[in-house]
Amino acid sequence: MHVTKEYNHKEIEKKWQKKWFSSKIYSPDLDRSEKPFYNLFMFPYPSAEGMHTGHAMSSTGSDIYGRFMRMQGRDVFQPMGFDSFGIHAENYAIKTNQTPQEMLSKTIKHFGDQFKSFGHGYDWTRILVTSDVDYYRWTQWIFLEFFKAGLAYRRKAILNFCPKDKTVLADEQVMTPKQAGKEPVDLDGNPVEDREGLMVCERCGTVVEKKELEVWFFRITDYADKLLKNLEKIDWSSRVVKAQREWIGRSEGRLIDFEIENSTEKIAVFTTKPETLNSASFIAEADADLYEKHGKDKVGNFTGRYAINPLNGRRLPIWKASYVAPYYGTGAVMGVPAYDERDAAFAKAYNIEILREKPEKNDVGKKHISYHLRDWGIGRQRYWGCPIPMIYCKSCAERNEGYFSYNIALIHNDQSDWNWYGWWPEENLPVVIPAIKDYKPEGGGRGPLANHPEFYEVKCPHCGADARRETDVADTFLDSSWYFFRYPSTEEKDRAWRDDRTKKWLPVDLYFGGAEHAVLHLMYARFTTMVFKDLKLIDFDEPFPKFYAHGLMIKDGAKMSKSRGNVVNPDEYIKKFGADTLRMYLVFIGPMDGYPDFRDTGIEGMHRFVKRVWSLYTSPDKNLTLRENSSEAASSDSSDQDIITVTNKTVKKVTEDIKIFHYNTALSAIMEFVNYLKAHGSTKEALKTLCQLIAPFAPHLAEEVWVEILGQKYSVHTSRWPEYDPGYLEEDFVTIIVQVDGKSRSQIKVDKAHSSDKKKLKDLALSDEKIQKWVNGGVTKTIFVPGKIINFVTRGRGTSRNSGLTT
Ligand code: ANZ
Ligand code: ZN
Repeated sequence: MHVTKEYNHKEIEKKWQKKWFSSKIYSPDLDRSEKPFYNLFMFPYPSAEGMHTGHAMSSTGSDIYGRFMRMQGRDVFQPMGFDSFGIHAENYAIKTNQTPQEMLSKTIKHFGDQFKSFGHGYDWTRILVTSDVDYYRWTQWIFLEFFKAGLAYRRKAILNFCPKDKTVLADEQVMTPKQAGKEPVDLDGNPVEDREGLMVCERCGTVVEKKELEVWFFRITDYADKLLKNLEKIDWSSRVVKAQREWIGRSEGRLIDFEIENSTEKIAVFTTKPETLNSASFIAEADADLYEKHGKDKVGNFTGRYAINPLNGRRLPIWKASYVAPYYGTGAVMGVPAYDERDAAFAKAYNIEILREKPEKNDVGKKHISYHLRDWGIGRQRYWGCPIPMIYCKSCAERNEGYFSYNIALIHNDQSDWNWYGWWPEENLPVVIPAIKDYKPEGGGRGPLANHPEFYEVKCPHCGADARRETDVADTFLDSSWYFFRYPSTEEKDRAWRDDRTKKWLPVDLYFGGAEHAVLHLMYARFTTMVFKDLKLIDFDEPFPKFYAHGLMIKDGAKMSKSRGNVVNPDEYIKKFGADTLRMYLVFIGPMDGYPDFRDTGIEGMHRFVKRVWSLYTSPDKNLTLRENSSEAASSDSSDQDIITVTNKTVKKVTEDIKIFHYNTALSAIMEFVNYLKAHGSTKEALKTLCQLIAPFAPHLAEEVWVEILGQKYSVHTSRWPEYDPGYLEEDFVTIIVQVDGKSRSQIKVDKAHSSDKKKLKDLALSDEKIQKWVNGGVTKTIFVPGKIINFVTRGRGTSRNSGLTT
C-alpha cells in the first residue's frame, strides 16, 4: 500500500468529494431502496454572503446522523435545496443593488459550494429551489386546493405591518426583540428602548405597526385542535412541543350571552371563570381602533348601553376597552374586577363599581373552547414571492355568475370594485412572476406588481371580460410548508409529487433544524400536511414524526449574527484545517442542543487530534505492533484480548451516543480509544473499527484510511457499522488474587482492560499494605496468570514449585 505520510486534507477532501459524487453513494435509487431513511435538514435562505459556522455545526449534526443510519444499512436520502423566495432574499438583493434573480444565481451556487466543502452526504442530483417555476407552480396548485376546500379566504383585518419591509406579517412573524434575537429599531434603524409588549419584525427587528388591509388567509384555526392533540404522538424536542402548545393556547371555558337593555341584541362573552359571573360588574367589548392604538393599556369609552347579568339581573355598563382583543374568544369579556387584574385596572381607571361575591358554580351558558392560534395571513405586498393565482372579475361580479361562485359564501367583503374573485384555472398554471426592475416595496398597501399592468391585466377565464390578477404574493412560509414532499419527486413535470415515491419516503424519518421555527415553519408544515391528508392527497397527517432541535453557536458570548459582526466564516477554517477537523470541532465543543462558543484554540487542538489519528495509521511508533493477522476468535495473546475489550466498549458507547445526538461524548470515547491504541499497540481489527467509528464525523479521512491504507472495499460509508459483543462488557472489573509465595494474601480489583497488564498489576499489588507486610524481604520472582493471579516469590521463603503455578 502506498501512503503519503503527511496529512494533506486538501487533497484528501477534494478527492473523495469527487468520487462520492461520481459513484453516487449519496443518491439512493428512490424506487428500489428497501430500507428508506429520509434524513432532512432545514434548507437555508440563500440570501447572504454565505453560511456561517453555526450553519456548519447544525448541518454537520444532521449529516452525522445520516451517515450513521447509512452504516446501519438504511438507504439514506438526504436532499438539499434553497428557500429562495421571500423577504430574506429580496432584502438582500435590495441591499446589494441587484434583482433577486441576479443575486440568487450567485448565492445559490455559493451556498451549494459551501455545503459541498463540508463533505455532507447530500443527494446533489435533486436540488430544489422554491423560486424556480418548476416548484412554485405547485405552490400555486396547493393554494388552489386550499381555496377550493374553503381553507383560503380574503378578509380585511388589522394586521401587523413592518414599516421597513413594507408588508404585513403573520402573527408568528412578529415577536419580542429577545425572541427575534434582534435589537429593536425604528424605521430609520435607530435603537428603540425595549419595553413590555414591544413587538418587532422577525426579519429586520423593526418595531411593527398596525395596519388595516385586506389580505389572504389560510384557515389554520380549523386545525387548532388537531395540531394540539397530535403533539402527543410525535417525538420532538420538548421545548418545541411546549412552544407549539402555548402558541395554540387552548382554553376551556364557557360562552355566556348577556341580553342588552332595550334591545333584542345579545352580547356573548368568553370566560374561563364562569363561577365569577356573580361578581361581574361590567362588560367590555373590543374596539379595533382602541386595540390598535393602545394595546394592553387600559383605555376605554362607555357606550351608554347596559347588559343584564343572566344570573342575578344586575345592570352592567357596556364599555369599549383597549385591552380586549378583537379576534380572541367572542371579542367581548365580562369584567370581574374582584378576581381579574386587567378588569380591576380598567374598573379603577374608569371608576366602575367592584363587586365581590364568593365564586359559585352555575350552569349559565355553554361550554366552549377557545384557541389563541389565529388564521395564517399569507398575502405579502412584496415582489419576490409566489404569485397568488387568483383573479378579480368585475363583470362576473355584476352578473353574479357561476364559474367563480364556488366559494362565494365564505367571502364577506367590502364594496370595492374588485370584490369578487375566482381562481386562475389550474391548467393555466403557472402564473409566472415577471422580471421587473422597480421591485422595491412602496408601502401603500399594494405590492410592486400592482404597478405592472402587463402582469395584472388579464382576461377573465370565465367570461372573457377584463379582469385583474391578485398582486400580493404568498408568504415564503407557504413555499417551505411543503418542500419535503417535492424532493423525492423533483423530476416530475405534471404533478407535485408521485404517490408511490411519497408512500415510500414520507413522512420524513428525521428532521433536524432550528427551534426558532417552532411556531412558524414547523407549525405551517404540520398544518399543510394535515390538509393534504384531509384532501386525500396523502395518507398520513404528521410530516415529521421525529424532530431534533439543534442549539445555536455563540461567539464571544453572543449569538452569531451579521449585525453583531461576530460571524465566523467556515471557509477559512476548511482551507486551513480541512472540513473533517472543522466538523469534529463543531460537534465536540458542546452538546448538539446547546450553545457552544467558537474558539480558534479549540479548533487547533482538534486538528492535532486528527493528525494523531492519521499517524496511527501511517506511522505506527516503532515500539508498537500492527498485528496483521490477529482475529478476535483466534487471538490468544492477552493484550489482543484487552484491545478487543476496549474496542467493544468504545463501539457500544459511540453507538449509543450517536443515537441520542450526544456527538461530543461519542468523540471523547473515540479519543480515549485512540490514546489506548497509541499506548498499547493496535490490531488491524481495532484500526478498522476505529476508522468506521470516526467515519460519520470525519468522512474524508475515514475514507482515505479505509480504502488506501486498510485496503478495504470502497466505501467506508456504505460499510456496516461495527457491532459490539455484549459478552465483553458484562464484567467491567476483574478480581485478581494476589499471592505471596503461593499463599493468597490479598485481592485487587482492576478494570478488565488492564487485567492482563503485568507491570500495572505488579505495581498495584506491591502498593497494597497487606502485601507489603509479606514481601518486605524483597521479591525475587513474579509469576503472573493474566486476569487471575499474581504471585510474588520472596527471597529465602517458598519456591515457585510450591505455588502450584505453571507459568
Ligand atoms: C371572567 C374572568 C374572571 C376571566 C377571572 C378571567 C379571570 P385565556 O386563558 O387566555 O383563554 N378574555 C376573553 N376574551 C378576551 C379577549 N378577546 N381579549 C382579552 N381578554 C379576553 O383567557 C380567557 C379569559 O380572558 C376570559 O375569562 C376573559 O376573562 C378574558 F377571574 O372572564 B375571564
Ligand atoms: Zn369574468
